[in-house]
Amino acid sequence: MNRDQWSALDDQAVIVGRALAMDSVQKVGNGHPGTAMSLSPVAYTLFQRFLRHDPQDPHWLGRDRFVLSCGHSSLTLYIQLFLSGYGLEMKDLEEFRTEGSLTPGHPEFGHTDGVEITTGPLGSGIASAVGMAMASRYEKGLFDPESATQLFDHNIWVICSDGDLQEGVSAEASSLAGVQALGNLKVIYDDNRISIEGDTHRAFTEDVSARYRAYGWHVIEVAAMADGNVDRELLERAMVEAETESRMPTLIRLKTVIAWPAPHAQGTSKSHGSALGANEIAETKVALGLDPEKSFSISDEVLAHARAVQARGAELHSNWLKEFQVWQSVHPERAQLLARLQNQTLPENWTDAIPTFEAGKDIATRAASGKVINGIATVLPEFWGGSADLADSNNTTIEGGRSFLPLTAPFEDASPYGRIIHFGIREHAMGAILNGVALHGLTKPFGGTFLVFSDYMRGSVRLAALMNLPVTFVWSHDSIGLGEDGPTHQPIEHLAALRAIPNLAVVRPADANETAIVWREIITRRKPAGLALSRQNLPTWDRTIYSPAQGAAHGAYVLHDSSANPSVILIATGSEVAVAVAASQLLQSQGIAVRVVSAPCLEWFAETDAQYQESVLPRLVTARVSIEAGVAQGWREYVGDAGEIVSLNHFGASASANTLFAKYGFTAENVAQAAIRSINKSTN
Ligand SMILES: Cc1ncc(C[n+]2csc(CCOP(=O)(O)OP(=O)(O)O)c2C)c(N)n1
Repeated sequence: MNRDQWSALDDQAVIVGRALAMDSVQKVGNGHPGTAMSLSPVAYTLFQRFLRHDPQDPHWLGRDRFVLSCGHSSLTLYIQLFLSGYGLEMKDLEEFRTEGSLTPGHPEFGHTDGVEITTGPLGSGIASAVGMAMASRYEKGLFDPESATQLFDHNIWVICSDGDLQEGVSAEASSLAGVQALGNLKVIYDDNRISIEGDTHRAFTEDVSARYRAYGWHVIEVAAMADGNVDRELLERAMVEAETESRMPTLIRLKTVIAWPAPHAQGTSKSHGSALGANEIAETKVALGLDPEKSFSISDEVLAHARAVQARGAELHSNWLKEFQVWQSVHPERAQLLARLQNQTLPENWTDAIPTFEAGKDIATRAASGKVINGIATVLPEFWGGSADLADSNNTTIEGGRSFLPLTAPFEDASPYGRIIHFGIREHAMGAILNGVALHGLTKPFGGTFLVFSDYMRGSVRLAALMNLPVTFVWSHDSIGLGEDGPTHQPIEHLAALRAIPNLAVVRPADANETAIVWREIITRRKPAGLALSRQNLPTWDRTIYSPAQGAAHGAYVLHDSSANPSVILIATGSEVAVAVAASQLLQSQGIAVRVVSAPCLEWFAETDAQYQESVLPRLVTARVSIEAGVAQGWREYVGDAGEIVSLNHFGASASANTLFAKYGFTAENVAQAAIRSINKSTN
């Protein structure tokens, strides 16, 4: 890439960047000035000279992605978005961290143009960047597998901090990035040796360079200048080297001094997370050659110079577009696919590929899910994923999809554009990578593990929900029904804990046909969802006797009514629906009118209208029993004061599923007794 000579105006823009970082925090009285000050030359160099971006079209398909992994240093990003002309103006910096502003405390995806990802939980950004880099390669496989153009080649640039590299999730993801030889991933590590408690060496002494080399990364070390300033020229050389490195990810380990050049605050942990104070800011401005009386100040000349990056972006974009138009005419089918993915639509009749399951044949919902995944995969090339080393258990493998790996050797079934991701035993990174894939924009990823290990990935699941990403978590072995592996593997509190995450659909189908319907819904709804699937076989209901599985799309539906006016309602999810059905038969034999409600997704049910909800759970029927092999938390809302909750409020044990279901009361008899108790309570 051609780069203009670095000029005095560039120096001025960097200086202004440092001042704006101080001013923004000082005005609101809180925030993180130090890192944004010292990283001003780094971020400016990146946005002006390396990043392929078009500030006037933040969604340009051919753009590089930028991930600020140390989200607390949000000003590092906001100041560049201001200087590059993404729509942020000085007033937005003046409103930093205030309600409704475009500059919230941490960058929020979907809120501010130019913010590619929500960051703040340290480690998650760099881990998701690995997902973006993987998605980039997969998308290239969809649109230009012969590498005839460079249309789908772009870089993922990351700035990360000490905290990012202390977090386990970054280690998990970076290790996988090495295996995947992600040459399009370029990380600048701000090695300032300061975190909140001071010198990071109180807790972090390893040789980070050696560690990243061991992961298979190209590592470049850049020392600071004698006065503590960033050695910008050395950095630029390192960035050029990173740009040309295509065989492996690059880590530029950049020595910096936090809050440089503040005379007293530089190098201190206080400057990490507190306003510097008026005096220190004034002294720093004098040291920078600025007027200490002025705040939020930039000359028209400097701003115009910085915003000339728009012309650079427009040129990059228009050159790309010319090549793109040629590609479109040469590859109309691929272009059609791309347009469909950009428009977020699905092919006509795509649901024909979703299997239906024969009544009477028992099958575990995880196995049914595996068949559905394979059906969907035949019609949606954007659908890909894998497992954290539990593919056979989670049934996540797309048959014939080939392993996603950079080289085929030594694995004959591998391809750089394969559809099967081997995450290794790295659940947290798997979640973050799935988020990165989804953020990259075009494809639809899924990832599997045991439900109990959703805890290991919870931070990523929460971020998926927060960013509203169309990621699907495939969690099998969803209860004590997994049996002999015992309490370490038996989820108890997990369904409730996951339901507590806003905007996450927790989906627990009762049989194979519900599994098919809920997968269809998940794909159609394009929102974060987690499937809880049984290890054990479950009956496939005869839908001529029981209501159509289509009801699962509403989140809860009447599976069976013994009479139009039930005396009691049994509400169950997943494998416990079979227990509810058995209990209903017992109650019916005693002349009691029973309704069985299957409730695979309480979040979807909550979205239905009041009339539908009333039709499933009529207010007048107050005798109700919920049956779910997990903690009671959450169920009182559905069963009411007269209701009974058949639940599991302690850990499980190592024994067969049948033994455990019987021992812990998930039996027709126990549920029927609970129903009678509830009927008695409701009529008293
Ligand atoms: C997962 C996580 N844990 C804790 C925090 C709280 N926190 C925010 S910044 C920070 C210190 C970060 O230090 P460093 O990464 O070195 O950033 P710098 O001081 O260079 O800005 C901590 C602990 C967080 N944001 N995320």
